[in-house]
Amino acid sequence: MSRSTDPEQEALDRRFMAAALRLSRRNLGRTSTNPSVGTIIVRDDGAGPMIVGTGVTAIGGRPHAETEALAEAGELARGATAYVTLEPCAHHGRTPPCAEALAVAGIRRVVGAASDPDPRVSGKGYAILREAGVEVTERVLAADASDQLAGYLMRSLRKRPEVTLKMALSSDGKIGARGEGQVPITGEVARREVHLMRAEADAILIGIGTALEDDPELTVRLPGLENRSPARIVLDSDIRLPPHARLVSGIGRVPLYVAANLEADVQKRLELERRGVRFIGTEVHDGRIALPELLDDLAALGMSSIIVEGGAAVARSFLDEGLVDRIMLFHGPGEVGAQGIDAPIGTDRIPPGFRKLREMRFDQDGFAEWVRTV
Ligand code: AOF
Ligand code: ZN
Repeated sequence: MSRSTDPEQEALDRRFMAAALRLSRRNLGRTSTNPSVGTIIVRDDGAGPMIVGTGVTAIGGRPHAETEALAEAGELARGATAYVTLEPCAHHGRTPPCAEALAVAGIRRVVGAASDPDPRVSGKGYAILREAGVEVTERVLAADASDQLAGYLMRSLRKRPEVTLKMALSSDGKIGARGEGQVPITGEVARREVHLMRAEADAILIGIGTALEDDPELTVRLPGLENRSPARIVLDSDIRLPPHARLVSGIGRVPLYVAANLEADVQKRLELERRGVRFIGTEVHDGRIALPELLDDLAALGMSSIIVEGGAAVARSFLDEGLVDRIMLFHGPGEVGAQGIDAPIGTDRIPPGFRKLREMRFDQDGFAEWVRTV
């Protein structure tokens, strides 16, 4: 029986690939425009498999995961198997291609998950390995890898970031109450999960309504992850953001982008710019920012994944234009009441073309996630 049809080997391959995927999560949101890749090098000298090297794409995108794992393995890489969550690169960057480095180090077998759409790499990474006599097994846990690399894949293939719509709904289907600032809907465990999601994204986006109403910070406030806050983006066509907003005072630590009609209020824009706000000029039609063009601009700034966090009007615009790729809904047990703002979406009101990926609980709150299938 050949290795690739050996069920024991297949189970082992899935186990180590799952470990490589967990490892690569460590730098999600910190390697843009590069994807965060994981590599695990495993050898078996007869006493069972042993991990001899691990690597994850470094902050900023270089060195690549394979470089780090090979450095750790040293001579032990000879004859070993490398598990890589993305096809190893085939192009010369600051270092030789990873595919070449794996072969030169004497890796005997490479197990890959996702293929790389980058035209410099696509198919060529695996080809280099095979030509060098390395056995290659592709597409192990490919769906999981593609899900984790969704932002990178979206930016490479569609030249825009992956858009996640995140909302918290009360039991009566509200997302907040007008004129009451931030209304607690979910509990502490769900809050922590949201902060972890933020840490893995490149940016969080809200509308000016939410910025004025809630005066949020939109940062990651989890012990040990305080420096993992992604950029913040406010849709504010008329430049209504007050200079004393908490979003502005946090600029020293985390960038703030305002998407606006640059001529709407030049004085105000200059004042905000003096405080470090970065403006993105956008087309405005009927008072609404042209979202596809904005997403192009965000991709050009290097962003691969953004989370849309509010409010209802912004969520509806992204949904109406078919620009939502992933939906994450939290459900709190309490009611907001008649003065509440209706959610534009609900568990029983998911637009067509989405598939439920997972469902779970965070303490007293429910959670479900859907991804676009087309
Ligand atoms: C790998 N291992 O860990 C990552 C890869 O700008 P460069 O030279 O760093 O190349 C960026 C490309 O490298 C990126 O588009 C993707 O194709 C690949 N990313 N490849 O072998 C890694 N992060
Ligand atoms: Zn590489």
